[in-house]
Amino acid sequence: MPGKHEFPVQLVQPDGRRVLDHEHAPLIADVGPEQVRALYEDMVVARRIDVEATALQRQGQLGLWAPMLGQEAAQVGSAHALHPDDYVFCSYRETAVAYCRGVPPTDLTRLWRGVAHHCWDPHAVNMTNPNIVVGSQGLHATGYAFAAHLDGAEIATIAYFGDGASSQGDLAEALGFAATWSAPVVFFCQNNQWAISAPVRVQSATPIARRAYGYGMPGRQVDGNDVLAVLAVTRQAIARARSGGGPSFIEALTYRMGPHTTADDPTRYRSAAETEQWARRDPIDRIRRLLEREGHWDDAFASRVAERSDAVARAVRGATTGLPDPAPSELFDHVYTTPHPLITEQRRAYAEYLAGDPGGSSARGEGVPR
Ligand SMILES: Cc1ncc(C[n+]2csc(CCOP(=O)(O)OP(=O)(O)O)c2C)c(N)n1
Ligand SMILES: [Mg+2]
Repeated sequence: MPGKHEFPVQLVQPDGRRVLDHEHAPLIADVGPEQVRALYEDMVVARRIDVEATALQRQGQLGLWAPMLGQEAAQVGSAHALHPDDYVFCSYRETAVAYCRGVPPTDLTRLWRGVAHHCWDPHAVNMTNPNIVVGSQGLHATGYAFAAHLDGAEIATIAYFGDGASSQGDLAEALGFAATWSAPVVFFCQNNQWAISAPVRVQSATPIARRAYGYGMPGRQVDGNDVLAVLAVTRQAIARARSGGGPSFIEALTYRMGPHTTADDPTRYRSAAETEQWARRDPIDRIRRLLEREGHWDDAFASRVAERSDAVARAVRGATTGLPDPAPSELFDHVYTTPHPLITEQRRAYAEYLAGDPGGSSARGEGVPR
């Protein structure tokens, strides 16, 4: 029950010192210096992609972008706990998770440029595309997990959502169903303290993870800016799900350092002091300090990571600006899987309109079913 887990799990302090935690440290006993470096590298590259995409939006190359700056440890740590056959159901902010799943970085911006309905092939990486309908992915993850269980597949699913989403009815339904049917799903809440301009205190009067016990599953708070702690608790939850132990809930305490999306101005609703306080808990600096303290940091490694980040960012920029605009008629292509008379007629009418027949039958509304 909750009492035992009142404090967020932490394995590395902001100054890079390890925390003595005999319950959770063994979960990452196999993670040696090379793996810590790999986690560091993934966080740095993911941040570089995110910063590049934000710049691309500011330069008019993307319609919108939802930055994940500050949430690298929550995303990279949890993604590294997943098996390739687990399935990820995400929101719109999981750029680092997508990167770790193997989504080509050059696929990450397509939807946000407004030239396609998707970014990547979900089945190639077992991860859904960005989902804007807040909280709905909890239901998708639960349904998929339960179906996999019925099929006898020993996999887990993970639903990534935010503190604001935890107030959605969809999440309540998903948690209740998952718990009573023992679905192999991990509910991963990135509590980044804000839901656009609404602070987390208006979402929950109790730590969000504690709500899990009311549904009948374990809930655990973790320092979401500590990549090793996130890896440990997510491994535990995934192992539990995959071995038939049922669902778990993780609340990763982190902070959205940037705006909600590029259409938002956070200075309107939160203080610079708050943001600065979280900057001191930066997830990437923390692992750099750990590597330095333990003698695994060197300049050659730092330059290699920086060069790789710049190369990936250049590739993202090149791919984004090179994306062709689709033909307007493609709008009608994937509405139904089979031809549909209404869509066929709308396509014809739109083509006529584009062909410059303003006084034609389409302008008069003839032939367009209503
Ligand atoms: C069902 C639904 N309601 C409202 C919105 C508008 N909306 C988009 S993001 C958002 C806030 C979500 O906050 P949170 O769950 O904390 O995730 P974060 O954006 O902080 O990652 C809202 C209200 C939406 N997209 N879908
Ligand atoms: Mg939030």
